[in-house]
Amino acid sequence: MELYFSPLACSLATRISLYEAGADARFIEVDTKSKRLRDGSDFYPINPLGQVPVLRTNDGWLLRENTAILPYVSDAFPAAALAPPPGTAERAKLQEWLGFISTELHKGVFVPLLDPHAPADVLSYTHKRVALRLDLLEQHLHGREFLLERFSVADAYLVTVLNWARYSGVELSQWPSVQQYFERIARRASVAKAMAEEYVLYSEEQDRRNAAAT
Ligand SMILES: N[C@@H](CCC(=O)N[C@@H](CS)C(=O)NCC(=O)O)C(=O)O
Repeated sequence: MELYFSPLACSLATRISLYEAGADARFIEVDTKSKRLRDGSDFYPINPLGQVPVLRTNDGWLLRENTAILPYVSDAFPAAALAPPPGTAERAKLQEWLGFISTELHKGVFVPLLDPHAPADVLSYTHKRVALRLDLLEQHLHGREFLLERFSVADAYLVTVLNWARYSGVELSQWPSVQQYFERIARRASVAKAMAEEYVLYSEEQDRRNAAAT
């Protein structure tokens, strides 16, 4: 498989999941500002929206959207048990969490808060939406290790999104169970490895962008 990714973006969730699965994967870096790959080629033919993640499967077709890619990866590597079996109530709960993370947290809260061009009233409106969503997570995660009964692709997505809190003025310490969950999952081997690698790539990307701007 090949994963088109951008450092520390939501595509990190798929990298974590591929590491959990022990998958033989290739990672192709995309600059989501210039919409170019590191070799200079155009990313738009891969995704007309210019967004990561995109997964190229071993059969050669392309899959977009976190909520499709993450279950696909878990089903491709059943031995890793990264999702409950299809057709079960637990699997439906996994989809529920993926939908919540994708729409209520990723797009609903963090995208506007991380947008340097977001108008002030959008930021204050969005900050007001944070509490309801993190309160829900706080209640669910209190006394729990994972979103479901064991680590799943939903945890890979949630730790990826919560990692943006520090850059977006969201103080996770107001939700102690969420903060403890984030710190605990971030120490998990696959997550720590993926994050450490992508922090290096992120810093290199920032250096390249700064050099290009001067
Ligand atoms: N609906 C897509 C959204 C993916 C997305 O928002 N990707 C961001 C990185 S976290 C991106 O590529 N942003 C660049 C852009 O929108 O131009 C999904 O859930 O996979």
